[in-house]
Amino acid sequence: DLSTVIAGVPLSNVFFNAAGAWCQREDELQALLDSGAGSLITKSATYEAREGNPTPRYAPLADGVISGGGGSISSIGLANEGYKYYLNYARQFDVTRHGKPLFISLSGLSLADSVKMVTAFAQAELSGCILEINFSCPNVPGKPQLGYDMNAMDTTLATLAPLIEKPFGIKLPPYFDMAHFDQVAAVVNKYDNLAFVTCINSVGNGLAIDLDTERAMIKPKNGFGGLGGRMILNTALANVNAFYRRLAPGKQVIGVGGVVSGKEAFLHILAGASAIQIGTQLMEEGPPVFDRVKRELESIMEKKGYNSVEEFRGKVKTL
Ligand code: ORO
Repeated sequence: DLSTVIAGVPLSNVFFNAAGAWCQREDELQALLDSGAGSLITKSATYEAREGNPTPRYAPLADGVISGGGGSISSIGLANEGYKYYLNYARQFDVTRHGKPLFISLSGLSLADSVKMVTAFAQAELSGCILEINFSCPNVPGKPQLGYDMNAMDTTLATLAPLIEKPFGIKLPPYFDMAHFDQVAAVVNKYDNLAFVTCINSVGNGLAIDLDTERAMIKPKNGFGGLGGRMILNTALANVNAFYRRLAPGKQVIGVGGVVSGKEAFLHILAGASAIQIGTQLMEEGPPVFDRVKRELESIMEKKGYNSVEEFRGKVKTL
């Protein structure tokens, strides 16, 4: 049984896409609906539609053998259709017919934009639709990541949480310092309806260089972009577990980063994840990835004698 509950809403299985992967337009979202994913989330919306950064802006990175085996680098720059497109999509979304809830990612470029967007979603009174507010896009030139400014995060939440009313989540960047885990968890724990944190967004501002051509792998920002996929698994597991240990009772963690098979999914759950998002591997393999990782996770659980994900969630043993 791979089912889970996030923010009070049931998912038939723990897997869905990471915001940004396979979810900008309706045809991609439809493919997620038709896939084995237990839910789906839309591309981070800004108030106005955006073209994003110049291409090429996504590149799979080889592990020496397999293209994409090492992970990916990307700098999309929040290309999206504008929040009204996703609001309309959410309005006609039929949770019962699809058998999956809909997550909506919002990434306001200012607090005023975020206020306008969350107010519009709150007023639409959409059941089975959950907001994930993005505090961690590393790819908009001139815009620092909110998640690295604890005070700005606190003031933003103080404004948005009451407007959202319903349980919601935030997408966090990776942290690398125990003091930062403590500080961010303290902020998160102040807001009752902040029900989950999604850990992690891409590891910001890596640089990938092709050995033969001596060129950067992507065009924006002199080649700097967010790292994803296998190479970020251990950073993701640490962030999932750090927040799992620190969040107030009832709050949850959604794990994302480095899931290429059922094995990494199992590790994310052991670290404390209540659901699992897939980004790079979805980009490389397409929506069939969900049926594969479900089979693989089920087979690991069967071998270990676990019947549900709750039985081992957060139960990583320490030495
Ligand atoms: N890329 C990321 O890695 N994370 C985000 O939140 C947004 C983007 C992007 O649009 O570039």
